[in-house]
Amino acid sequence: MSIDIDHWAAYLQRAVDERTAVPAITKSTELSLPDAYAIQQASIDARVAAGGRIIGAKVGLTSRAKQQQMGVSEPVYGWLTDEMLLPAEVPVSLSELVHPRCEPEIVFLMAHDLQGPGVTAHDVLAATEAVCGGIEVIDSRYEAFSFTLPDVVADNTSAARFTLGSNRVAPDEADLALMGCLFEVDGELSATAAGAALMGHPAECVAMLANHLGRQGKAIEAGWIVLAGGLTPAVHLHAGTHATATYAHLGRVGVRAE
Ligand code: 0L1
Ligand code: MG
Repeated sequence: MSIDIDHWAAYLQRAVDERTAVPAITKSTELSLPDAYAIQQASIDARVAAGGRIIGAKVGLTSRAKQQQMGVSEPVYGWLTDEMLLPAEVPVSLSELVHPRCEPEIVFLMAHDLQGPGVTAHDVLAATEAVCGGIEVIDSRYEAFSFTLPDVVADNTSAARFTLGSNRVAPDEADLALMGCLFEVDGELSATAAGAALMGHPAECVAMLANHLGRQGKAIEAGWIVLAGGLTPAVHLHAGTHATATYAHLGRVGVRAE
């Protein structure tokens, strides 16, 4: 059965524009993973046509903590645009979003292009300019943040906002698998993790992204920002919530919701 890619891309964009959660696509129709990525691509093409700029990409659902929280057991890939980048100290505006959550991320700042197939974690580190800590604000466009794997892919993997910490380290300056992270919400410890929570090493996640893009004739590009996946379960953002992630070597990064 073929589905109307543009119809479902517009359906999700309407949810973004109206800040209203909608039923998951799979409540209405079967959705294959290739069709889900086609919807994601149509959505991002529309954002770019409307003036948005792709500044990077993300891998999601790469830690067991996130997979268990969402009941989805495979990694997913999505796009980051300039409208999503939250400068330091700028609050997350809840009025612009549906029901946001946030999660700590290890972030790669790319020096060189990287295209699969065959990209390894070693290749990723060689192509990386620096690594920093980040927090991603995810905002599923689906009711109750409830979805199947193809649903969340179509929804650009819930991407909404992200912010980057100011400390940078070269990829050979720290062992990213051992990089510790304390995730705190309103001063209370929410969860802890190390970089190895992301498929054994965060660079493995970026290698998977390069190989995924390579299958479509695309590449991770020099200058891109790449999020490797939430290290811990995501937490809800309510008015006044202040979430911080403190990383070994990378310092602290935070978001405040208003
Ligand atoms: O790690 C992630 O960025 C997961 C995003 C997709 C699933 C979700 O909405 O939590
Ligand atoms: Mg994430």
